Amino acid sequence: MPGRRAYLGIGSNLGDRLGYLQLAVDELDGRVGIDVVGVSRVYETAPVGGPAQDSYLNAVVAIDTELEPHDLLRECQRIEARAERVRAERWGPRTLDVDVLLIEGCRIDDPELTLPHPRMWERGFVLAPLRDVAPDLVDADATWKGVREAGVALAFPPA
Ligand code: GSY
Repeated sequence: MPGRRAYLGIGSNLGDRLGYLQLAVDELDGRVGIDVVGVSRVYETAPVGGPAQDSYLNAVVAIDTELEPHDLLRECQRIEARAERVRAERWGPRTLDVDVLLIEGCRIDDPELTLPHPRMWERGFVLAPLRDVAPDLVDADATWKGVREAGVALAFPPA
């Protein structure tokens, strides 16, 4: 299934953070119309925005997908719901965030979805892992404060 290459940002700062990221990768790979083709290293990152909260684990997943963008968004929301995600506070702590960052060749700006993600280019917690899976998309000289490798890895689904 070639489909279109897309990049998803995943993050967690509540509960079993690494377990929730792994759940996201496993759930994505199990969905019809989505193939996981790459997973970044995991980064421990200082929270950006919102109230005082614990640090995040963040990663980026590269996929090939035949899904339409809004269908992909809905799959991401379903996966968040599987992680007992409760939308309590807008920028507050969460068990799992699955953000559609970019779908190749796709520009959208509607109330539900903006692509590319409007804030991705200013977020170290997105750019550092994105560089692992798509180095050509990220400025080679870029460095970021508050981002460090977590020394753990997500299991990558077998081909
Ligand atoms: O937008 C994703 C949720 N989020 C994060 C995150 O994933 N990582 C870091 N470091 N800060 C964040 N603030 C928010 S909101």
